[in-house]
Amino acid sequence: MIQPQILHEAPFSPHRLNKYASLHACGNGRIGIRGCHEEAYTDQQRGMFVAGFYHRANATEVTELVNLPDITGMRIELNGESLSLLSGTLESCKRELRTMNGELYRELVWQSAGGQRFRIETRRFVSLSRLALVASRLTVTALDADAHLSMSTGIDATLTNSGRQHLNECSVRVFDQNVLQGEYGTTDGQQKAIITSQCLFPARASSSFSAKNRQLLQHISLPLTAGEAVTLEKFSWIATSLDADFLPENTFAARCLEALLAHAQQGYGHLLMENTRHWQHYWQTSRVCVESDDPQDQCALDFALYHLKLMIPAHDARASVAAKGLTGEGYKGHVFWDTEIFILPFALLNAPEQARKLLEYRYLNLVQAQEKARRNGYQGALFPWESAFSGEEETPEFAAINIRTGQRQRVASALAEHHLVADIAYATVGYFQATLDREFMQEMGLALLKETARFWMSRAERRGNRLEILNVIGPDEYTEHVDNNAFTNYMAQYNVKAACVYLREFDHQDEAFFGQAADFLTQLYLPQPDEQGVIAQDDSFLSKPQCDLTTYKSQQGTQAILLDYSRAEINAMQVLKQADVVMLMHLLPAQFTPQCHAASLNFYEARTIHDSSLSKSVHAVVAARSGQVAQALQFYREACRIDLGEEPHSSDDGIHAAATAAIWTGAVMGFAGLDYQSGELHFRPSLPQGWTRLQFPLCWRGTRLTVSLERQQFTLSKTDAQPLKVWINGLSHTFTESLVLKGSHDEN
Ligand code: IFM
Repeated sequence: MIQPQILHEAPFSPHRLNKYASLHACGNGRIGIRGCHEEAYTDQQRGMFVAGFYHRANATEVTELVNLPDITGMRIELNGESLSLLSGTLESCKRELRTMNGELYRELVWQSAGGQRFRIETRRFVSLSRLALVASRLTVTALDADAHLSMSTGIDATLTNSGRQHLNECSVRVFDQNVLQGEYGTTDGQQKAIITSQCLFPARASSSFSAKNRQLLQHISLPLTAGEAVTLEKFSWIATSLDADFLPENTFAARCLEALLAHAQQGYGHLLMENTRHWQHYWQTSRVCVESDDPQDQCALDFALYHLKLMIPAHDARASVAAKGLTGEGYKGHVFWDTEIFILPFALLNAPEQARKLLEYRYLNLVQAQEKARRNGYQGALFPWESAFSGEEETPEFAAINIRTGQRQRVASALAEHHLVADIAYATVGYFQATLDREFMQEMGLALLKETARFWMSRAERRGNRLEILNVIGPDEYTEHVDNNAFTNYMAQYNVKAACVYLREFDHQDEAFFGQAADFLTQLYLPQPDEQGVIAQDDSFLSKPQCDLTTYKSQQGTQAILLDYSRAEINAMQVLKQADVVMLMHLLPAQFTPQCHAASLNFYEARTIHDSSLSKSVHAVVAARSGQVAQALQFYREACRIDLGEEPHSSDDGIHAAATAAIWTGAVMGFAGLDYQSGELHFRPSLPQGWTRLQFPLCWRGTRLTVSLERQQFTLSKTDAQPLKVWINGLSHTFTESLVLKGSHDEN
């Protein structure tokens, strides 16, 4: 039985409430619930989100993932005193996320101000197999003497998205003195959420209900006998108008009720056992195992895989992965390039059908992307930099006010951060290479490739005898409005080339397109490496003055430089949030020599603050591939600490979804050196000092492989007997069931 690590919470502190609410979220790809304590604390931000359930509060706001009414809150009174870890005495307390079954578990002994001790256990999980079901359980034991427990819980619709009200309370009901149901409609009247809850408790308890101020609550009260553990279970069914069977609405609410009752009957323990089986299957088929001198490495990988399961909406192609998954309100729940470049590769090589859904999300929004291109004077498809449900551009026009200048900063990404278009094409190619899914290509992939390619051909401008791509923002968002950004130009070239290759492979006849593409490919300017192997990030970067980054590097991730310099001033210096050229080496390693990798890494790292959560992990991959393995491990471990580090507030509004996925990327694509984009599996293994083994599964063209990397041995094994060709350190090997290569694969 595989047991991934438990994620323990540091000792209770009100300062870390929201960090752990994000890290300890429960979910299933459809629902995400923040890991808040049952009892209320002033700054604690509760949150429950359903993938794809977005709304715009009013014309001055942007669309955001709606923070739904809360079902986790419980007001617990013991002998009339409210349970709070900030009052009385906390004799012991542990809270842990059990990644092996998705359960958030807490156990504490609390002495009330009145001097009586109670043991309290709380548990909750979101079902992996029953996507609408949430279960929780409270167990209270009076340790010293008989006592009295009162508990209020229900459906609390006072929640907002940081003050932005999305939902009207349409109706609240109590059925049979037993089940609560609330129907909530978005204020534009377009969508509905129906939440149904039931509590099960000992027969001797008394119960009453109230519906006031958007809170539909059940109040349960019962005597406690000293030493006796009393248990209350609560089950909730979360449905929305996104559910395929939502209509007709009136019978749907009744069906929610039926579904809830049927599940609640099975009891918490039984449902948890079932959940454990589903999580076990996931771990067995996806877990990355590392033997390392630092147990944090395995912990980080388990954290990443746990959250990857929570963030990917495997059930519905109309939703994609939000930048904070379903763990918080950060980035308004919008979808960025993070999905295609950071998250999709994990899905692709573990559960390719999920990667297909993520691409289908883009395909479903192709018309809106074509419309955006047209509105901006381009052809093809210009996908929105930030998107939600409608496929429209959702990037806010302005960022927060700069407190130094008092000015609102315009967000330029929607206007110029166009590399996303090529990122989608890149992911489309990767998907086809790893699956050979011809049906996908015919139905969606070719359209994605062709429309994205058409965008680039219309986006490029003629300057002299070459085509250039002007006025863009690359992934490095500290450098705005530049010409010939290396990342963008190379990715655009890749996009157009791939469109030609696959359109021809699938016999598409469009000679006008092929002719235009051929001109584009021969004339597009691609910045070349200099004698040292460094590629210029863009036309102006190398002529800008350097800036001493020592202070900012020591506070990386905080964007402290923005307090000292305006964006325009930063733009005028060699200051990077994340390095575009390093990112380019990560995505297209075969196009550049090892010398070019190493030179670009070293040159740009000195100029990079790593203020983007996407930066460190990519540096780790490129450093590992460049043979700088010790440095790669350092980057990797620092990347793992983006959410898992000590900083109490860095993850308050949700975990960093892409950075989390990149923990997987660093191990698999960095230290195992996997690259599959060309259509063949390439490995360049390099185990860092302190690691003795790295093992992970891989799904490649329908075959399930296990990759195992030890200091003196590299092993690939698979269950089918089809010959498979792979490349290890540039040499090809064909094998059927297993391939064992002896020799050093460690850091050199
Ligand atoms: O997509 C990223 C972007 O590259 C940097 N800012 C945060 C976004 C969401 O993670």
